[in-house]
Amino acid sequence: MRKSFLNLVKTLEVGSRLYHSGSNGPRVLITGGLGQLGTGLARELRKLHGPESVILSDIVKPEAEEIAKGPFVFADVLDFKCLQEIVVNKRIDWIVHFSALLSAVGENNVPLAVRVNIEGLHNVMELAKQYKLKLFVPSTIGAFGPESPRNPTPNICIQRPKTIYGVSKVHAELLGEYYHKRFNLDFRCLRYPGIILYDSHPGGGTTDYAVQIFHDALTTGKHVCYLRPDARLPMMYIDDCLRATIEYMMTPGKQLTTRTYNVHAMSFTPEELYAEVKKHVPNLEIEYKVDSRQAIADAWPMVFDDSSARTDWSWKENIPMEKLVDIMITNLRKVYAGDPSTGKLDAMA
Ligand code: AKB
Repeated sequence: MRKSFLNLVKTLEVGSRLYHSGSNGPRVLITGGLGQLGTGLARELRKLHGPESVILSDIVKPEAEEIAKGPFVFADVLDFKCLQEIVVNKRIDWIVHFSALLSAVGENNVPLAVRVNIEGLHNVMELAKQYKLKLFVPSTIGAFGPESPRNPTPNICIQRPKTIYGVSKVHAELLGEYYHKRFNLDFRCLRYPGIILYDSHPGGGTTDYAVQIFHDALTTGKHVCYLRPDARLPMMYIDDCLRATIEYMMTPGKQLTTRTYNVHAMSFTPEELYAEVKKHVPNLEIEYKVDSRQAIADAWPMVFDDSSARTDWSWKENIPMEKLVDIMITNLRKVYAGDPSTGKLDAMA
């Protein structure tokens, strides 16, 4: 039977220890914490375990209001000692390793992507092993390639990604699973689809047109799309992504049949998204100027088969496409009208 999210959060297993929600919850370090996902995950975990339970870290200077919400520290994932000091001094139990260059920016700076996505991963994995931490590393639809089945893409199939981002993510999946088997590291990995959210700007991904179109709809009234109208990709609203991450992290290890899971919510093309956004903004125009990101999308899954996640830890999305579009438009209207309840947009990544 599917446990409710609230019941699930009451008791959670971290390694061999049991934590109860409230101030005794796990102490979590989030790397790359000021990117698209970190602040949202910190907010949700802090609701469960208190403001002090999550330490956001980044090399970027945070806004004053971010500091007001809970602890923030400088952490460069390339500096093992710096990470080690935080883990020891702050008594960290979990690391959520969000620090990474995404697909499109990775192609523009391969040496940096190798350092951040691969060397940075080695540092957190070694630390997690040494200090017996639970480690979450996100993977992605980008971990697949043209040889993989695309509709649907199963949890286990051939993976020959053609971007440095994809290569680094397959490396993370395999190394994490190896450390789990060899050293009993509690490694957990979800393959995210394109994530859509309104309180931060796109961060250099191939799926980011599906965020940008909302901003354009409410500002210039015209979206220039770098993908073809029929480029179908899996997508997910941020709330489902954060809930999937927390539910998965809290699932007792003995329920898991693997350590890397596909998670799916919806799948659409630019043409379909445009039609849905137009229902809210009838004058929106779209022009297609296809660039190198189309080749990346061409090799990625169109639909994810996430039956393993559904079976093993009862994953189920809550937000379908129509609802996602409604949420995005409603909230971005408030953001552009300067409504303080919606918060500020994060700076362009
Ligand atoms: C990207 O487009 O690079 C990311 C992803 C799907 O991992 N959003």
